[in-house]
Amino acid sequence: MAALNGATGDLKSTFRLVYSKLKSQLLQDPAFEFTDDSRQWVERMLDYNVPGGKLNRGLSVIDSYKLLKEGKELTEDEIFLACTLGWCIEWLQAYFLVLDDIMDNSHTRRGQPCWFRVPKVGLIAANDGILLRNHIPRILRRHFREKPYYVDLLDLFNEVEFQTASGQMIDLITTLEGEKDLSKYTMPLHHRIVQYKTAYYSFYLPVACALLMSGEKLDDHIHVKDILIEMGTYFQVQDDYLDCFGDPKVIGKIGTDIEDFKCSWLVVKALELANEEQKKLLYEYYGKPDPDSVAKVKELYQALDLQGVFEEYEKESYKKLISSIKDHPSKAVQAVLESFLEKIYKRQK
Ligand code: DMA
Ligand code: MG
Ligand code: MG
Ligand code: MG
Repeated sequence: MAALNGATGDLKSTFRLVYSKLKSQLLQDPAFEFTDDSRQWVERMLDYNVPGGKLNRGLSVIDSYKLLKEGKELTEDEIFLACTLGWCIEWLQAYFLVLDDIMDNSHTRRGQPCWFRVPKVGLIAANDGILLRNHIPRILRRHFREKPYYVDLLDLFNEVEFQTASGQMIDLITTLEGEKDLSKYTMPLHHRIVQYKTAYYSFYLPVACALLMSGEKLDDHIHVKDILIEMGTYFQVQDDYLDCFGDPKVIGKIGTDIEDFKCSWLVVKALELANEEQKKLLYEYYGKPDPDSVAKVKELYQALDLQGVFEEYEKESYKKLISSIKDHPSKAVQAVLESFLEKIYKRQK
């Protein structure tokens, strides 16, 4: 592929170029006889859901791979392959988000209506999610079939998808009507949910892809995995915090955690800090759809200074993560982990 050279453009534009290439290959997939209508549908669905995010997860594959190569210039082919794996993660993310927004009854995502809210899309979005998911093995087969690590790559994506879907399942069943019971919302439960629903696919997966491309075996990097899971937990705590305290114009989505009775870090902290009277208020108003109830919960969060408590948590997590990173024996791996952490520390979106 011409003009993939890092010197001729920044990494993000190179990355975007690879998106167009992968998209056009999928739109000419010989396994399906596209008509004009179906091709247009898939193209619009992809453009709407895949490339519009921060692209942190995808770009991290290339960053990590470069760092693992310790300054050696990457070939065009290596850049293309690392970008391709990055896009597979963005595809996976798009698949989970399309379905997550239906299940969370969300309104906006990345500054636009959620896909299922777009006129004439509705629950076709559920099948679009399945299509997005099916694109991943098609991309991998086309570009990695001959690689010695192909089986490991497929296995990795399968494992991580299973973990994420399981995390989504526990996130969702804790909010079931009739079983709404705040007393089960504790830090260990929160940790378990976010580890599975977010940390594996958002943090472990990009680095694991880069490790496989570098010829490493994933079993040799258990410690890296542990650190990335902790980083992913911190990232989801930020997501929970921003759901309530973030600026929708900046984060591109309107929070629904309070309405949805989610086991958010904020409600767990609030339960830890509340006196009896405040607890009663939470039990009464948490998980109700009307704006007045939501406002009552937010007032209580303010009264408990959850913003201050979060800032403290953020500093502490950063310190702990930095110190576990410093303990790692390989400088290259340290650089990978640090670069990841710097991207998310004190993020506003
Ligand atoms: C997100 O949890 C997890 C996945 C696997 C999409 P969430 O519902 O808190 O995400 P968001 O706040 O982006 O809807
Ligand atoms: Mg959601
Ligand atoms: Mg969700
Ligand atoms: Mg959220």
